[in-house]
Amino acid sequence: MAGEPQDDCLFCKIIAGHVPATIVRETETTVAFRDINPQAPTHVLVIPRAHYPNAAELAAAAPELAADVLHETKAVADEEKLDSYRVVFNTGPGAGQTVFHAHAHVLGGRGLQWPPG
Ligand code: IU
Repeated sequence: MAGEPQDDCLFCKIIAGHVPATIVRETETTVAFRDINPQAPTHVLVIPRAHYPNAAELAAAAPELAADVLHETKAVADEEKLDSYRVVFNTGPGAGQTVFHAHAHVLGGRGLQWPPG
């Protein structure tokens, strides 16, 4: 069923506490934790507790939950005192998605180039 935890999903395991992560924020519907391979001084991932394989499926099936994720990216940026930052949803393998549980990258703390490549 859409949104149900998946046994083979790394981020579902982090939510369940079965895989360690440095959690920075939690809400009823989301979890935010530091990326294990940071690409900037601040690199936090915000994920919905419910499992959707990517941002497109999250937005289509659960738009209020997608809004919760976006809301939490701002909360992370505030906590990390980021004036400028980037929110990225890699969506699909061709865009660099490697973990198929929807997540927002919050990147900041250094200058960021555009286009991102
Ligand atoms: P992507 O957009 O699917 O490529 O992002 C997945 C991210 O998950 C990537 O930046 C990894 O460094 C990160 N990550 C993590 O934080 N903890 C882990 O145990 C694993 C991946 I595996």
